[in-house]
Amino acid sequence: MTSLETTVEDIRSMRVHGAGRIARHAVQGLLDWEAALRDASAFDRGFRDAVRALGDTRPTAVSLHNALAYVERHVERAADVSAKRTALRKAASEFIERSKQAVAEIGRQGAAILPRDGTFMTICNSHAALGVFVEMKRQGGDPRVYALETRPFRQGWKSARHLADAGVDVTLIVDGAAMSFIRDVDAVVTGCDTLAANGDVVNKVGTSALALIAREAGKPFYTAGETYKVDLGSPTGGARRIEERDAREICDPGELPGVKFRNPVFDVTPHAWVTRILTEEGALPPQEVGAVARKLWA
Ligand code: RUB
Repeated sequence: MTSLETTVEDIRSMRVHGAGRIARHAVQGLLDWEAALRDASAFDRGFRDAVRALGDTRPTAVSLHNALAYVERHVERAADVSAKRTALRKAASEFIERSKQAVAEIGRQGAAILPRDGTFMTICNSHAALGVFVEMKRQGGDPRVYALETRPFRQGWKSARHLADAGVDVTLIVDGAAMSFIRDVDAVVTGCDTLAANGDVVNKVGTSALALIAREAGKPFYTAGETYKVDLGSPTGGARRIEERDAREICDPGELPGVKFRNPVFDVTPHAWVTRILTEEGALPPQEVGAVARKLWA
């Protein structure tokens, strides 16, 4: 069992990262907090504080906020503390299970519509996107993947290791090399931190440049995302706050006196550049994700 402080720090420091993993880790944090609670009268305030502390860790990934809101809604409907504790345990476990199943289903959806022996490009470290390639391999395909390194945090290294471990043919390239290899690929597949209600994709910085490169080269661009990543409160991607992190993730600022730094870690890809969103409910035209999410989660 992990303390709430440790869970918060896991997410804030990016020891645990990636929108789906963040959401599940936060909800697991609530389960651990509830299991450790000795004084039942401290539930109400403690629960609110825990939800706030977890929600404050990363502003952009709406999956985190939707997951916490899902548990909160169930807890609020319960009459007394004992019923609230039961509701927390049930809703949190349900969310974690649904989330894992959604990622697995997205892998199957992607493997069903993309060439299983094809060549692909991806950015960052999205379990939903990587699941597509791993599922292709599991089904007897032989996908080849170019993984962008993904500065500044180099999450692409993790993706490359994950795919190599799964027996997928993977080549790591620096972000600036995307254009050099785009003509070799059948499609780009990325993950997402948030989908706006109109299907705009908020994902790791560099994703929109990759989408533009794919568009210029006439290659389809797919985004893999569970339906709880839809932010119904953001009509477009521009409405979502983009997290800006410490300059030290780029380099040691002391080595470059007089230089200013900016480190926005996500960007917005307009839905018009996105071919399909791979969800657990099927490969959807981007403009349809809002309606599907409303039906499932609102
Ligand atoms: C991770 C990232 C991933 C999405 C989707 O950013 O941009 O593409 O979160 O991941 P960070 P998943 O490393 O800053 O959290 O498909 O695993 O939910």
